[in-house]
Amino acid sequence: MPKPVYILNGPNLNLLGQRQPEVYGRETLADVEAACGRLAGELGLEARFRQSNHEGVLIDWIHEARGEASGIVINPGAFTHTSVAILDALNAFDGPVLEVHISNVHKRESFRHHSYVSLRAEGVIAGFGTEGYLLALRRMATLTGGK
Ligand code: DHK
Repeated sequence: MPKPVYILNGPNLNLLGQRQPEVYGRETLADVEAACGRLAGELGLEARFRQSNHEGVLIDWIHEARGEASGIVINPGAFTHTSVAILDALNAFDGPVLEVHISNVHKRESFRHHSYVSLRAEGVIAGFGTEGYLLALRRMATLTGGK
């Protein structure tokens, strides 16, 4: 059995579709999860999709991914710009890490221009809306030897 790809989402992403739709769009996180599940099936991958508003929970899931996951797609939300602890956890994971942002963080406030996670990620997708998750999954298939 191939190992699943973990798709981890940080704070406030549970409100996707409701908060600032002009920035993050109208799709819900459940819509994104369903689309990822469909594409993962086509790519011969299994996606394990999760969201938490809590830094420690995200870190525990990254630890769990050690040995459990083939790769990690992560949208850490605002923790992207603040969390050395999430960077350290990702550095303890051996497989590929892809960072996703729904919005184009580089077009926004300067505090969003720096990412701790980018110091670890093989690739970064920003500003492609929720389609960014699907692009990341396609790239993950290439990196992990899926279809
Ligand atoms: C999501 C957030 O919640 C913000 O804190 C980040 C990211 C950007 C996104 O675009 O998906 O700055």
